Amino acid sequence: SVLMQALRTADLEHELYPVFQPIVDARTREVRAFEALARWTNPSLGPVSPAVFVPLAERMGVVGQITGVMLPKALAELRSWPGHVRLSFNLSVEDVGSSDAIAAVCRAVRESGVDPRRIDFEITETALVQNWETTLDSLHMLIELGARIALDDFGTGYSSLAQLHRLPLHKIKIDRAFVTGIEMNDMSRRVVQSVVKLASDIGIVSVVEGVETEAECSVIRDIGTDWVQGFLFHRPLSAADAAALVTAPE
Ligand code: G
Ligand code: G
Ligand code: MN
Ligand code: NA
Repeated sequence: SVLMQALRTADLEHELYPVFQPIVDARTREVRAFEALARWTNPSLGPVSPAVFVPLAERMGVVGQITGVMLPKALAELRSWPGHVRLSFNLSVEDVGSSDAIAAVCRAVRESGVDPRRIDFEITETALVQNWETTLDSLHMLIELGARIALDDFGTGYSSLAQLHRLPLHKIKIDRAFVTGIEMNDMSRRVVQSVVKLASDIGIVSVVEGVETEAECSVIRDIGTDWVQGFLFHRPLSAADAAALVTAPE
């Protein structure tokens, strides 16, 4: 396809860059972390959504190139933020399914000179379902480095609450499917409440994604969710705007 051809020949170092969506404390709304989100602007195609090109890159077996460009750029921004602000970085199924890819990730972190303890690597349930053994090995390599692991899109895949304690997780990101209209949906509220409680019981930080309204936010906050992310608080920001948000004016 045209898109595959464009991706294959793209100058990713110049065309691909991260934007940063704040993740904030559910109570105080202080910025705790930024999630790096890939943006690709191709000279002939214009902007292409990561929802399109990440899965395509996975099928083409070139997602490692995307990670290879995105991670150093995101780490360079992390260096400019105050020490308590974390970076959340998405790894694809392909990244965690390959020990070479994870070795490259660890190398990029070491070469950047940033404190690995400031990084959360986001992985999806799909990675665990597709390749449990290798993915677990990868998670342990990242933890050995000092980084932490967040389970992304929780609730959309197959992992059950019962499996959670078997994984070396520090955070769980509850998918926005449960959040939309939660104030009018008793079932969604109960599901989120039980996940947040379980996370708290086993010492995992809970994050709710996709919060768009004050009504959703107040339900989620009252449930006891630790961190929240969504258009209500901030859209994804340019690197410069992200840095400005967490850096006090002179
Ligand atoms: O930013 P947006 O909501 O359009 O992202 C769409 C999807 O692409 C999300 O599922 C997100 O996790 C994924 N994504 C965004 N940036 C990256 C990235 O750098 N690497 C990987 N593997 N996935 C990403
Ligand atoms: O799969 P992942 O959780 O990594 O996807 C993150 C994506 O979710 C980003 O592309 C981001 O733009 C999108 N996103 C973040 N906040 C909101 C929100 O409040 N509403 C919607 N619809 N999407 C959001
Ligand atoms: Mn994510
Ligand atoms: Na998610």
